[in-house]
Amino acid sequence: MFELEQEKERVLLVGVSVDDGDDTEESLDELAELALTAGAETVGRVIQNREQIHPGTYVGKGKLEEIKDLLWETEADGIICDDELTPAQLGNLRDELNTKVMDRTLVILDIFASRASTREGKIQVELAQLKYRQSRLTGYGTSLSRLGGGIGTRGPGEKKLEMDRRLIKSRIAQLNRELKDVKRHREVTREQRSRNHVPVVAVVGYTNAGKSTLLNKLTGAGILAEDKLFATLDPTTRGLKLPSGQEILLTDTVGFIRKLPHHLIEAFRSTLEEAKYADMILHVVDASNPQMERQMYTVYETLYQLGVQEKPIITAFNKQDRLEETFTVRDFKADDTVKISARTGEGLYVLQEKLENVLRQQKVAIEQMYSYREAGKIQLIRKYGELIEEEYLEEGILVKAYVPVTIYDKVRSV
Ligand SMILES: Nc1nc2c(ncn2[C@@H]2O[C@H](COP(=O)(O)OP(=O)(O)OP(=O)(O)O)[C@@H](O)[C@H]2O)c(=O)[nH]1
Ligand SMILES: [Mg+2]
Repeated sequence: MFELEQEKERVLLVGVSVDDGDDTEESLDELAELALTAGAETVGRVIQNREQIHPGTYVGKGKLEEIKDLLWETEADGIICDDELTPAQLGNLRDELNTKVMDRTLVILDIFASRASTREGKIQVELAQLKYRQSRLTGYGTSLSRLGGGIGTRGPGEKKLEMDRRLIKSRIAQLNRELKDVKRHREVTREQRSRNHVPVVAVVGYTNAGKSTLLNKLTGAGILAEDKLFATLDPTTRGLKLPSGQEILLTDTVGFIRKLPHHLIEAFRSTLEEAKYADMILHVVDASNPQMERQMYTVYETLYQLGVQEKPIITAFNKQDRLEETFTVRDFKADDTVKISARTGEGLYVLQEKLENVLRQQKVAIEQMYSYREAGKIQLIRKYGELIEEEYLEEGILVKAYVPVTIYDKVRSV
């Protein structure tokens, strides 16, 4: 018996370079990567140098002819533009080229759709997809059937995506209500965590940087880690005991990418905002990626967009095992940096020490004499803080410790 392998879609990538330094080539490399993850093979690329993106057809007239020829030569099934197309651009390109027209956003949405596994994730993806489609129905004809199969037709829960405008509207309203419910639940969990005084560290970074691999290595979390973009969609939280005995919670988050579709940011806000409620940020960087600097920039930009500011940050330059020589690394936005390999475990002890150091700075040092009646407070310190020294004297117990500001009042000796 043999199976017929489903034929991959063949696509042309199209990008517009608006100024000399805007690394459109690299952006297309990434788009090819995204296309591959979504199941399409790149068979050609076209880059136009243009002062601005053409408002009507994305590229200019001359380029359109070039694309037509290339479509014919390569027998491609469609094109993917590197920026989000307006409904008008989409419609015009379809008419001009008479082929399937996709954009970066559609591809990312498609990947998210096939990755979503929790209820929240599914609602968020469907919401983002519907909002994207809502304004583009004319571009696709009245239904999505004009897309044929492949990219752009995937939906969470295999929902039929061919809806008319009116249905889309009511479905969006329904999904928004459902999302509110799940959000409330998330807020409750978050509140419980903060009441427990366990510091939360959000692991953020560009997609494929190695966030999940790191969390798995540190905590044995068993999260799917893959050489694919957006392997993780749903935040996973695991406990970790640092060398000093201090317990923390590590939260794995969805990866960032340049030109992250705004509908996705909107829909995934509560997921992305995990970082906002964390006590500190662990920024994982793929130091073996030639685009490292650019990726770091995107991460900080996205964090800023999400309103995550002024939190302590440790940047971990990951995948050191892939580097032939070590480079000096810098991150002026971070409070501290460390070189690690989540794969081999190199540098992970130092990383944990650095996490401890930063957390310690958020704590107050105390040196106090407790009466024996107050022994319960020492228990509290042991649990939530870091007990450095205790000495049993006749007049009481002398304690040196670091305690979180949040419990300082509770452990003060009277
Ligand atoms: N050589 C090497 N590969 C690594 C290292 N850390 C992660 N990887 C690989 O990088 C790929 C991506 O890792 P993930 O842990 O899935 O990355 P992620 O940041 O969670 O990615 P998303 O969830 O997609 O945002 C996987 O193939 C990992 O095996 C490392 O230290 N060295
Ligand atoms: Mg991941």
